[in-house]
Amino acid sequence: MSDVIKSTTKSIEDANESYITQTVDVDPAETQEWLESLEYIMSTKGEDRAKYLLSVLEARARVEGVDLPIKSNTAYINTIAKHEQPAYPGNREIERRIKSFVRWNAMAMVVRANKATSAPGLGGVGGHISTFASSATLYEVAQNHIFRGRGESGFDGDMVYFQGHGSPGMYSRAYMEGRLNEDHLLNFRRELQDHPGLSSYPHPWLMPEFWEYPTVSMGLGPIMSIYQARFNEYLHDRGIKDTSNQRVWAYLGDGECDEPESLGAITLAGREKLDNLKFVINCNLQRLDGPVRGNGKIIQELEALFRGAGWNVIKVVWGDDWDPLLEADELGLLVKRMGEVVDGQYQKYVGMPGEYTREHFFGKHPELIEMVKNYSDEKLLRMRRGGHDPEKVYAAYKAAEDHKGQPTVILAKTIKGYGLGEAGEGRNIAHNQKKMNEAELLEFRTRFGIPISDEDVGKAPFYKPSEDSIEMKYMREQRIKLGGPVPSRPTTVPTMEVPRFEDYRKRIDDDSEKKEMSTTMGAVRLLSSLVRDKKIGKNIVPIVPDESRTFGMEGMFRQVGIYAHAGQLYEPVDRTETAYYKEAKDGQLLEEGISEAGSMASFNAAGTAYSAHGINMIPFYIYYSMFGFQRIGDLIWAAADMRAKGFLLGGTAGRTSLNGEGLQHQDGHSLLNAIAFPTVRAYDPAFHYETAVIIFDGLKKLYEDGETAIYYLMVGNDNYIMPKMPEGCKEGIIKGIYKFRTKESEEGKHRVQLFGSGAIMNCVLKAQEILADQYGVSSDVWSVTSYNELRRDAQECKRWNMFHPTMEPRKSYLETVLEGSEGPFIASSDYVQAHSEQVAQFLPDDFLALGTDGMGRSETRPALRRHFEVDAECVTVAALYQLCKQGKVDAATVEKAIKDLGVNPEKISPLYA
Ligand SMILES: Cc1ncc(C[n+]2csc(CCOP(=O)(O)OP(=O)(O)O)c2C)c(N)n1
Ligand SMILES: [Mg+2]
Repeated sequence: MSDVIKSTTKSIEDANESYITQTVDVDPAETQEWLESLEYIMSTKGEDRAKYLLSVLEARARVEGVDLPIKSNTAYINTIAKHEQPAYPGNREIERRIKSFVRWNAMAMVVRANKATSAPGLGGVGGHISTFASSATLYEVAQNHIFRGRGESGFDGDMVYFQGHGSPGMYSRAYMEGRLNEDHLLNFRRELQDHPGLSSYPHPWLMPEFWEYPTVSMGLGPIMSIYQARFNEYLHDRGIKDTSNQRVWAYLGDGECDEPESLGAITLAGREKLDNLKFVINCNLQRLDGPVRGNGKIIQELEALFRGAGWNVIKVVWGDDWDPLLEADELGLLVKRMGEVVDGQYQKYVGMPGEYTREHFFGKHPELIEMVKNYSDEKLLRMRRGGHDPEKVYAAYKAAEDHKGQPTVILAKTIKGYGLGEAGEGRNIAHNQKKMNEAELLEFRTRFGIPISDEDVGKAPFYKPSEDSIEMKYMREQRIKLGGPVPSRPTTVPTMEVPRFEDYRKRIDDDSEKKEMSTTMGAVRLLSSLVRDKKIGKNIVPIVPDESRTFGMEGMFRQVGIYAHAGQLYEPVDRTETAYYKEAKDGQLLEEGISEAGSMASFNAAGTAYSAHGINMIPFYIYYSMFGFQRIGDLIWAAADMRAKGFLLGGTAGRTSLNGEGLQHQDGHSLLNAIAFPTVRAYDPAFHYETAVIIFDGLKKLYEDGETAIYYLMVGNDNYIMPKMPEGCKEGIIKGIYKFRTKESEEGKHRVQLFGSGAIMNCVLKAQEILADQYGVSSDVWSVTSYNELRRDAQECKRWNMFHPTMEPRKSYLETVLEGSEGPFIASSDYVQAHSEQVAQFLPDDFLALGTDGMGRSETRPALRRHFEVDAECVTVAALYQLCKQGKVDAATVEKAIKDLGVNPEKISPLYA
């Protein structure tokens, strides 16, 4: 038997693959013939021909009924063989020194920040050393050869999503490049000092000229980068911007891949063939507590997943120290051994002396022991993982850059805490290590050759070579060649002219008063008009997660087309209908399928196009409001952090206005969530013209005045006649409150102030009638479009007054508007009581909130409104009760009203029902 046959059959025997039922070669001569044929093809016709023939054979075998498994893994070795590696384009020695300095400063920054804040009461500020220690080579190779900056030629550079807690490494490089100074580094994680500090993680909100993409909430970077890459294609396909040359690089942790958001959208990238997208997963085999897959292999697991999702997978497992061994591995024993050892064990090799690796890794087979007999224990310990070898990393980057037709993922094996030695290299405690004692600092300094003396090393001084040193020159030249620094975020905000409410006033009035409609219908009509607007039409990006028909938007399918990079490769079943399902390469609507997270990621890409691409794109994301803040709140938080602009339309809004759907659909609290998002301006309009005023105000403020905010509008599907806009209410709509209607009772005994919002406004208006007609109570009905905005304004006044006690107190808009209004005040909304209660402290008289606290359920609207006690009868009772508490109405009258109005006083409380 030839050696080739021996090794091939041996690896089949050892593979222990369950599908191979015959592991003993019963006809070696025949096997030999087949193998020789293959060798002949390889040597005369090449690899492509061999691949072709094998695929024909495989297809034929399947037709014949041979049960071949689908294999999605390759061997646990580098995807790019040594002979396929391109020449390294830089000076390895200079780059190694630069990298060492960057490593040192990143570590020193964290160590010093924690030392400086270790006094009792300060508590330390935290930070991470080990993550960047593992990924320094990945970033440094990219900084020297891959990441393209914005340059001056109008090219907007590559978009890089940095792994959030690797930020000390990015700061350290920016320091070396002269973009940050020593004071910045000293104030790492101290953002309230006189000298500006550095934010813990990538936060555009806090460092708007530096960071572009917030990533540290695990999983958001991956999903946002996918939709970013897709949005770049969208801009290109719609002829808005040539993005063909821009790449999106996303750096992820291997532990981060546990988050559903990380892998949940990778099929989109594969399906859409996003070859502008490159993931780099830093596989240091550890997360925070311990190994990512102690009993398995994260690289192999991810390889299979990404391959299955249609990605190009490049594994960078072993550094060049392993190349001679792999070349000598004729029997495939080394590859086999590499493949069978689990990650937990690989981690152990790092933490033990080299003799442990010799005994436990190579010791499995005498042939392997023999291979490394001339290797010292020290050498065995230092045999590099692929992610620490610049040539292997560069080869992967280059292949990723050149790869067409698929997104690429690079799976780079590294060591967490690389270079930290006893302080945490490969140890389970590595993640949280932020202290280094003198001996550890000394060891680190010596290992990476940092020119700092023994006496000084304990102070962990920052180190930067002189400006005219070879390292500094090299570093600067490389960045200049690549077009400038990365990351960097432009702070100039492009502005554009937008249409005014008055331009659309007639249409809005025409849509009102004729027949019933919902605020959703009104908003959708307005949106369909706006996409035709000459000034802003093409900049609008309608986004919807498979709910277009729910919101009556299907007319837009035909009108603007559904974006599909491939166009429409089929004849839609409803082609003959007006609103057929039209997919188009230049389609404007992003129909994201059932993925609120994906839709929000699209919103974030569109909402930051003004900074990322220098173009104002205007996202309108419409969705079931229940699946917004509560489901994908973290992506909205990221939107706020990254200064995204646009409109969120929370559809099917209101706990009682969405009848029938039940407790998982009925939103009575997203407005409460919205309070906590400083850039979100949340509104609960009752009427169509209110929606329109808010949207036009938003357009002006965001795109003409350059403000940074997200407008969140509740739009419901309760149909009713929309009144025409009364004069003089625009300012109130925008600021949050205006008087809508006054009704004087003929008896004119008492007066109440009724607040109404959203669809519950109609209950309040009806209560106004009952109060006047049946109880002689006059009232003013106020439309409260935004408790959140009223509260913020009042809160700011309160704060100013507190700090300026001797000065004339400021008055909030709410206080100004309500001056002289005779209470009590009764607020009714389709949201939890706490939502309207947020303004109680600013009101001049007694206040009572009616709301929809408790779980939703399926019922009709009237039944639901009675259940939650927000219908006209309950509003009436509440008003009378408040008057009673003020001694204006007696208790018997209230009791009688409860009875007369048909409210059961013993009904179940909705709160816990
Ligand atoms: C959503 C979320 N959950 C938890 C954390 C806390 N956290 C920060 S880093 C980390 C471990 C990260 O491990 P990995 O992704 O493997 O990155 P590494 O540091 O190993 O490169 C965790 C749990 C977080 N930042 N975000
Ligand atoms: Mg990790």
